Amino acid sequence: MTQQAPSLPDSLAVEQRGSVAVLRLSRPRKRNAIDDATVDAMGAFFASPPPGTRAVVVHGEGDHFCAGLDLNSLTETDTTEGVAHSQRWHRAFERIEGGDVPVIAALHGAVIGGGLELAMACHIRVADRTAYYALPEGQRGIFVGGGAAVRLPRLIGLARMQDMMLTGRTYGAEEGAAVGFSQYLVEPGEALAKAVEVAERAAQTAPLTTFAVLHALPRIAEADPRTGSLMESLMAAVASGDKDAKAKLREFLEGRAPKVVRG
Ligand code: 1HE
Repeated sequence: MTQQAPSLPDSLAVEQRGSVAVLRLSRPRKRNAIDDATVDAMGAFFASPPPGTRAVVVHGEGDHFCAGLDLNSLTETDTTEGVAHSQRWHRAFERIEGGDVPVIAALHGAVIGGGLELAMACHIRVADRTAYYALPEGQRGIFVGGGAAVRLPRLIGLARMQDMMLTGRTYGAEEGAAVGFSQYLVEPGEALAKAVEVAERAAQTAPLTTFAVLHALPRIAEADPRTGSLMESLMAAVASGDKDAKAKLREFLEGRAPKVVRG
């Protein structure tokens, strides 16, 4: 069932599929370019996903995932407003990356500029073979403002990002998967279905493990190793002490849980 929730602008639509909410960028005439109303509404959506939601998929309507920032937003802004504009994107995307549910991006066609920044704020990216990645900010005389400077070097490395911004280099889906833009690569038209499948699996993760993976793991990864190791031990003890963990361990030991199979 597709709902146009009252708080969503026309550029967004949400469909609930059991415990997975599917959020669609729905402005295909403008290649899903993101304006202020859209970025604010995304922030509000992820601050409070629909009740019962255990994972979210983000995808784009039409031939492209997202053409990035609606370039009309920056034509009249001065420097002070430019800072506020970037902060607005940071706030919204922090609610994706730092929220309580796993978010999976389903990518196809153009995944560029702010669209790539949106994809990077998600935890898992599934791309079909039509996807391509670019940072046209360099060519437009601006700079990234939606988190790419922090997130992209971690994903693909600083040198690749510098090359993209200075030369306009784009990456196709296959090369993109190889260097870290996406974790899954599927045939054209299959990204949404695969992303929903991935989301359904993630939605079954025990709540404390989900908390550990979404909130503790990123901090541990950025901590100095000794602090990180301590945090890992504490988080491990908290998670394994939970009744969900005990039940899942017993399920396996009693032969009732699936074995690990080769991917
Ligand atoms: C837009 C935008 C947009 C399309 N803002 N209106 N992003 C960019 O620099 C990418 C700009 N877009 C493109 O390069 C192309 O549009 C695409 C490769 C994505 C798609 O090409 P195509 O041939 O399918 O579509 P089109 O004919 O270029 O665009 C269709 C319409 O969408 C057209 O408007 P129309 O009224 O003439 O029909 C385009 O003007 C409009 N459109 N993209 C506004 N981005 C937090 S800071 C982030 C900084 C950035 O993201 S910078 C990168 C911005």
